[in-house]
Formats: sequence, structure tokens, C-alpha cells
Amino acid sequence: MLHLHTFKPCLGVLSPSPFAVKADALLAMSGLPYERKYEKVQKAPRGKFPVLVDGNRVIPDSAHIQSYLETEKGIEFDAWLMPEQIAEAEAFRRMIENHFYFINGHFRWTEHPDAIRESYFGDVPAVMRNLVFKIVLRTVNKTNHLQGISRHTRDEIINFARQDINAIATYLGDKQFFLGDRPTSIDASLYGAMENLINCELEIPTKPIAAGYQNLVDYCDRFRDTVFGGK
Ligand SMILES: N[C@@H](CCC(=O)N[C@@H](CS)C(=O)NCC(=O)O)C(=O)O
Repeated sequence: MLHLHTFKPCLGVLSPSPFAVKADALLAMSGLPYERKYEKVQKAPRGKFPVLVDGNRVIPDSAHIQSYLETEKGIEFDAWLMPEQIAEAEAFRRMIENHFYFINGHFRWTEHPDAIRESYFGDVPAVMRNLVFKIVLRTVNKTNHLQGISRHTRDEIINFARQDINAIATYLGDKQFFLGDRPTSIDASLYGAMENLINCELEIPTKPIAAGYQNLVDYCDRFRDTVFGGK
């Protein structure tokens, strides 16, 4: 049995981490049996979730999880795609995971600190919770400063998001999934990001932008129905 080490559902979504939802989606798409385990992220080999555990094999990072499922389990997420589609998907994946992710994270932590403290750190005893939250917040702020996103004004960051969302929604168009009528690996990344925005309870400023695209709203519902059976 495969075990996905991930974060507990909260704020209305399967996991507050787009990468954990992505890995969960890849596993669900694979058709292989798996279970979720809600362990402590500090114990993860690279200090981050998701992590896949297959017997004595421990695979950190959603990208490595995808490769593992492909090479070790024979799952073909993208086998029917043309080389040009694979190239386009790769560019979108980098945008979603290395740019769009930081924008949404920045707004979550800076504009909803109380909700983040109570939802992400709800398992930490109340007397310790604020301290633990503040330690992690300092790391998040430092990361976002070094990455660069938090050096821009609020309006500039919202505009970056608007450009990302418009590119995604335009490319999706009226297709069922990002590259056609069935999900591929890029859909796992896109769903992880969009579900964590459109259907997350946190009212960050990028949410109404994404929710304003009906094709993205429908896409989340369709992916959830198709891959997770509506759950
Ligand atoms: N490149 C990694 C990114 C994973 C990641 O950034 N996970 C974050 C949550 S979104 C995490 O576990 N953070 C915990 C921490 O840094 O303490 C992947 O694709 O899995």
C-alpha cells in the first residue's frame, strides 16, 4: 500500500498545500490504492510535504512522486501527448508552481495571519501556538523576500496574478482538461493551485480574479468529480 504523507484537510480544501493536492491527484489518477497519513512535516526528509512512502522507499516532492509513479509503477500520465503539448505543459507547470504559488502564499500569510495560525497550527497546544506560528511566519516572510514577490506593491502582485490566471484560463478555453478531454499530469498541478484558491475559505485578493473565470470554476468541479469522485 502506498502512503501519502500530507497535511490534513482545512479551510474547505483537501489540503492547504497545492503540492500536496497535486500529489494526491496524481495518485488518484494512477488508480493505485493509497492512503493519506497526517504526519509531522518537520519529520519529512526535506522538511516539506508531500512525501510518498512505498514500503522502504521514501519519495519527497510532488515532481519526484510523479516520476516514481511513471518509472516504478508504469503509470502513463502524459503518454498520449504530442512533444509540443508536453513543452507547453512544462512551461505552465513552472509558472503555476514557481510563480503563482508564491503570490497566493504571500497573500495568505500577510492578509489572514489569524486564520492561518488557527487552521495550519490547530494541532499545536494553545499556549505554544502563537510562538510556533511566529517562527514559521518569519521563515515564510524571509522566503518571499528572497524569492522577490513580497518586494512588489500589493497592486503589482495582484497584477502578476491577473496575468497568470488569464494565461491559464485562455489556454484552457472550453477544453474539458488543460490539454484535451482527459486529465494529464499538468492538471494535477493546475487543480492543486486552483482548488486551493477558488474553493479555499481564505478571501485573498487573487480569489475573485480566478473565480471570475467560469471555465476555471467549472474545471475545478469537473476535475474533482472525475478524479476524486466528487470528494
Ligand atoms: N517542490 C515541492 C514543494 C513542496 C512545498 O513547498 N510544500 C510546502 C507546503 S506548500 C511545505 O511542506 N512547507 C512546510 C515547511 O516549509 O515547513 C513539491 O513539489 O512537493
